[in-house]
Amino acid sequence: MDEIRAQGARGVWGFTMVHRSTLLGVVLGLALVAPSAASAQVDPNAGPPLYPDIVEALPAQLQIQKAQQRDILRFTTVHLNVGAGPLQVRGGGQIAPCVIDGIAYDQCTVSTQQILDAQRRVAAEQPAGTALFHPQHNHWHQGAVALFDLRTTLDDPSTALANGVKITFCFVDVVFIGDPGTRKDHPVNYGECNGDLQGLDPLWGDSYHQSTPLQELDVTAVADGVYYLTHTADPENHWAESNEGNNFAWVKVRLFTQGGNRKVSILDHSPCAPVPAVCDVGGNP
Ligand SMILES: [Ca+2]
Ligand SMILES: [Ca+2]
Repeated sequence: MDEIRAQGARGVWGFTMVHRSTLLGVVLGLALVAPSAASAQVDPNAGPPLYPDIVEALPAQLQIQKAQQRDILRFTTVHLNVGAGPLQVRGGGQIAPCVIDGIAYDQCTVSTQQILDAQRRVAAEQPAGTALFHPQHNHWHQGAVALFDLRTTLDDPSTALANGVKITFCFVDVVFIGDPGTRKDHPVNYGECNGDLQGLDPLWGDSYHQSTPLQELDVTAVADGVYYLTHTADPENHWAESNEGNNFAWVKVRLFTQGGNRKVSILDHSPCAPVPAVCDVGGNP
């Protein structure tokens, strides 16, 4: 499923990352267009909003691939929603041209996060960054979903030796992380990328296998040694969450050379919290 989704995204979009500067340009451009539909869906009878809480699973399934004389560190990423409510995002309503990485696209839009109540009525809405739209496929990609880097000092992002892109994804419920016995109580509410409504339900994870384009960092110029591979969810804080302080996960790794090939091994990792699935769902041994 992931690979199909990735190929579709790659083939349709041809771009799945957004640099900070260009994303800012997109947002500024779209600000000229009045948000017409943004608040139309709030239900005046809705109860208290239930916020999502997105956390990152440990970077998983690490591997260094040789590709066109480059050493590419690949990894699997999983976003988990451990909050009380879904992360629900709508695109559309304010479509405008944008330029990303110097390439002009006809249709981009701002995204709107919808916070639901216990009956899944829309209790609140807020702007949630930028989405990119392909009209033939009716398919939105949310911008700046995750940020990866490889750094020498865990607490100092300025020590990153490979980093700099923010990945755009569409959201779907892929892997259930709750008690398997309760699975029937948690239907898939977000099952497709092909629509203007995307999301991640509580106790569901959205997985991006290491074979997915851009699940990678170029470590050709990074010397053998010990580093931290870090994943940050929602790096520009587009989504309101019940906990904004738990979106960071890391593995401590050793890069080494064996038989002429670059290798990677995991030495340590961030805590398996707030749910054990943070350490299990990505597939690390
Ligand atoms: Ca969070
Ligand atoms: Ca957030």
